[in-house]
Amino acid sequence: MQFMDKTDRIFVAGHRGMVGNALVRRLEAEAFSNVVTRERSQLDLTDESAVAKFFEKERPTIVIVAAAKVGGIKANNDYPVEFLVENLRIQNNVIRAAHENGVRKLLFLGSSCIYPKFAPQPIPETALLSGPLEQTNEAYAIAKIAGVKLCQAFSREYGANFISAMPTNLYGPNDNFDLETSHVLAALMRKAHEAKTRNDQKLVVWGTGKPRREFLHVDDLASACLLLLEKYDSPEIINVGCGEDISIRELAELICDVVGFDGELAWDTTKPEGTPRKLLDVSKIRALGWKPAIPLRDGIVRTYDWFRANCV
Ligand code: GFB
Repeated sequence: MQFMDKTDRIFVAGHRGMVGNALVRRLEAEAFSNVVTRERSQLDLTDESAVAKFFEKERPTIVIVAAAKVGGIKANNDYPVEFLVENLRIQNNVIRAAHENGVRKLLFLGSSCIYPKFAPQPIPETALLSGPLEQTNEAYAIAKIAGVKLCQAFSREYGANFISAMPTNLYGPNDNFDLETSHVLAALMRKAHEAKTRNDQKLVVWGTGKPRREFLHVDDLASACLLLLEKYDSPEIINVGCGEDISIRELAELICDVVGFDGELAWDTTKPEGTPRKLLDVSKIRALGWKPAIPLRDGIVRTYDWFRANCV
């Protein structure tokens, strides 16, 4: 028997963001007919009483917490107060209101940056809270860890079916392409596109190119989320990744190749580099029968098409 019914009222918090948007597209593609969303102007998720009223009135049966203040390494490093306070507020309000209004299942989305800076690679779920965090995103990581712990507390104290997934670095349509606040893949795509358009000789990449990251297309994350809502009922966190990482240098070369920029790469070593490596151990979700469908190069090609259609 299916856990979710096509008529379930599914609230996707944060549907304007890259992840929420992909989730809504996927739910609609799978004929879920009762997806509930709210614009920020209609519902401020940091406002506790507004969130409580919304839940009392709309009574969702399933909730996906894809709303969060997110950003790349520089934004995380520059604005720890905002990353900590906004994320704590949003998740506290939504998770508590979900419990108080009898939500049947909630999926909280964390991040691979919750793990210690020098966690074993690939990173198993058991590495959580086993060592110090990476400084550049400590505030965001602490907020996300608090969200995980809140879901686990509701599960232990009240028997709530509130689960938490930890996605690796994500990319895809509706990503943030702002050079100051974006993650690396979107930033390098914009830089390569602009360098090509201006006929530049050089493209500046932050750091040394040595750190390694794992990249998952957001549509693959959406398919993983649906599977977890159907099949995964444990309060223990579960990683979502593709199982392969690449160096920032290799990523820059791949993006330049897709975009068609054939100038040189230059390295700005005054910029932060973050954790040296972040590759998730994905054996747990693989054992549930899920695997990603979009290879990195194809995903970058698709994202570049989206970027050209929407951002230039
Ligand atoms: O994606 P990113 O901003 O964040 O950076 P993290 C990844 C790596 O790419 C770092 C390098 O080593 C950066 O120095 N990089 C090179 C660049 N050029 C650029 C550029 O032009 N822009 C950016 N942004 N990076 C984030 C966390 O860490 O990961 C968040 O800060 C979140 O909290 C996210 O968890 C998934 O992978 O280092």
